[in-house]
Amino acid sequence: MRVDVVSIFPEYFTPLDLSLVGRARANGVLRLAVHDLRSWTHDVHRTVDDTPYGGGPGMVMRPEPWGDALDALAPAELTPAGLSPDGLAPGGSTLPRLLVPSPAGEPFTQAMAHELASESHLLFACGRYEGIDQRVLDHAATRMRVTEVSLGDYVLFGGEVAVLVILEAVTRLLPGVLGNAGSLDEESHTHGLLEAPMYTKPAAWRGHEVPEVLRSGDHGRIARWRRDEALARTATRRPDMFAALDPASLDKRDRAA
Ligand code: 6GU
Repeated sequence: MRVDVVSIFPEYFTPLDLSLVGRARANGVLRLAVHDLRSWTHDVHRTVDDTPYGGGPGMVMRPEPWGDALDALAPAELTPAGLSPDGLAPGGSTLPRLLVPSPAGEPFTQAMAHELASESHLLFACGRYEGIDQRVLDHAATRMRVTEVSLGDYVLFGGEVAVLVILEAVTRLLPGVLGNAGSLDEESHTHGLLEAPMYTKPAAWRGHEVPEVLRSGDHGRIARWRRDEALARTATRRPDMFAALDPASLDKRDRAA
């Protein structure tokens, strides 16, 4: 997968050299480039922002550097205007997907992470201040798929940290990145339930014991215990997820629990 990130703070992305994301880059599974938006400015002050039309506090990112950045990273000849809803260009080639982190975006979820992991080219535009001039997104939408995405109901200074989060969630879904692909299937948010608690050695620590059932070797009882813990956690911590469970996915013993 190819990923381009545009930001006025490229230094935010140095952690992407580390750990499993760093290894995915070294392997070539993830071809990531970070670009400084100011390299597409032309004035001595390298201006990227200005006051908002209509008034109000803060500053808005001017459209010109963003327009030039997107032209350079998603050339118009590869992304002709008039795209089909599935994002295929008239010739059949796959268009880049533009992601714009914003507290006004659609919620980022594990389902969206899976969807993004199937793309061949992601382009992230990190806004700062009060955001990017809307015309940048409107113009980009004539030649590529544009999604404004939010991490949750709180406000960050800018999109950089959101991109770190999204890239980590997406990279671990790329083929060959996780050693044990089984761990993708069991995890929280894959089946609409939070995961049960986990324990390792020693069996007793500071007066706290590992639940007896996990040391019993009885795989049927262990699976039942984990399922009950997952259901109980989900009900108390995430009543919204619990209410959304398909009743058909609950067995008779789930309902009794
Ligand atoms: Cl994606 N961006 C910003 N600036 N703030 C946020 C966010 C994103 N998600 C939650 N808050």
